[in-house]
Amino acid sequence: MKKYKVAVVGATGVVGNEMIKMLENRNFPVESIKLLASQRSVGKKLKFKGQDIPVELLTHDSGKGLDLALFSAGGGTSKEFAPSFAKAGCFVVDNSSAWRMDDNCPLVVPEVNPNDLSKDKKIIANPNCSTIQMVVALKPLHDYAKIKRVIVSTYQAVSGAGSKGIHDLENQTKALGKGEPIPPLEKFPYQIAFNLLPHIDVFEENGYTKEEMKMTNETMKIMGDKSIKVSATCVRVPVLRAHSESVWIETEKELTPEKARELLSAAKGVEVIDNPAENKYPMPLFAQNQQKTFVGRIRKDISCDKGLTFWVVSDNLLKGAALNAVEIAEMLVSKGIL
Ligand code: 25A
Ligand code: L14
Repeated sequence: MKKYKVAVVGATGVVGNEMIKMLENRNFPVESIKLLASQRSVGKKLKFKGQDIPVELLTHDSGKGLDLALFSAGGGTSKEFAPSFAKAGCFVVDNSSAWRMDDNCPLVVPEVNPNDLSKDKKIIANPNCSTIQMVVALKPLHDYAKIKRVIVSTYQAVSGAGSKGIHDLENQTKALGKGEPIPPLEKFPYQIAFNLLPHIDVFEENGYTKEEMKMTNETMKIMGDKSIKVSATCVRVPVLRAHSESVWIETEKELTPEKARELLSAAKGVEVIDNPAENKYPMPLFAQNQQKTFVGRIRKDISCDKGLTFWVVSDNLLKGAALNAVEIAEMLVSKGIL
């Protein structure tokens, strides 16, 4: 089997770290690996398949001789460096929001739109974490019943905001447990322990946040259907890992809960956990470190004729980021593009 020269950009970050583990865990055919980050991390060592790999500085020459780079170093870094990698002939799978709505860049969830990948599109965008797990569940329902509208509220883990978000929740919780005042805030504008923040990313003119508008715009692009209307409310919750979503849909064709359960049970990447009689439903605590998207609480909406409502949970660092990126790379290989 052919093997590839791979780099992880932002390797020392929370998502970068999971990318390294996913390449290893899924046995991606790696010939050599480069771990790149900012000056701050140069000299650190990270493990890949038992070997210590030194972290190197990201430069405009880093892409030369590489086949594939997985980026997760923030939007600004991706905007600046992804084009020089692509120019050097390297495929880039980018986890930031920098390229997602660019018409020249495919925005891909392998279960939904693998055919958007092509040989001449070197920069591929990995969608927003909340959008990925939602479209994995929406796709089989849309193919059957055509979704007209989606109303979604998210319950997003602090790890989506990187290592500083994790520090905030952990340090605040420890301090409060000891009856001490909370330490200075690192990431969030307010205390997150024992609290909820209805605010992720920046506010836009229409009153929605940028995170909420990503769910609207990215869903249309990934599903290839501009008629699907999405209204989202994105909320940060004091959970370390795995995002949860309360999803409501209105369909054109009748869709019973039984049919939805059947369609979702057969869908790739989905596991249905839906047995109220035994208190069985998806929860973030049990979705962490899992590769599946879990769906439960599937029920007919009592306020609307063709409405259905359900609950979706998935690990935001895996299917929401690192796993989806590695699955895109696997898809490039299986299609003979890479
Ligand atoms: O919404 P976006 O823009 O798409 O962003 C999504 C994610 O990107 C990261 C952040 O994740 C966020 O959740 N990010 C965004 N903007 C950033 C910025 N200005 C940013 N990260 C740093 N600076 P994260 O915190 O997990 O970081 C992800 C990785 O990005 C690397 N990186 C950043 N700028 C880079 C770069 N790599 C190459 N070139 C650049 N110009 C970053 O590597 C990290 O691996 P690093 O070497 O900068 O950080 C290594 C360690 O340092 C800690 N740290 C982070 N910020 C600070 C810090 N330490 C001190 N002061 C800081 N300000 C981290 O804990 C990390 O472990
Ligand atoms: O567009 O939880 O990938 O703060 C980056 C920030 C996802 C959410 C993106 C967060 C977002 C994340």
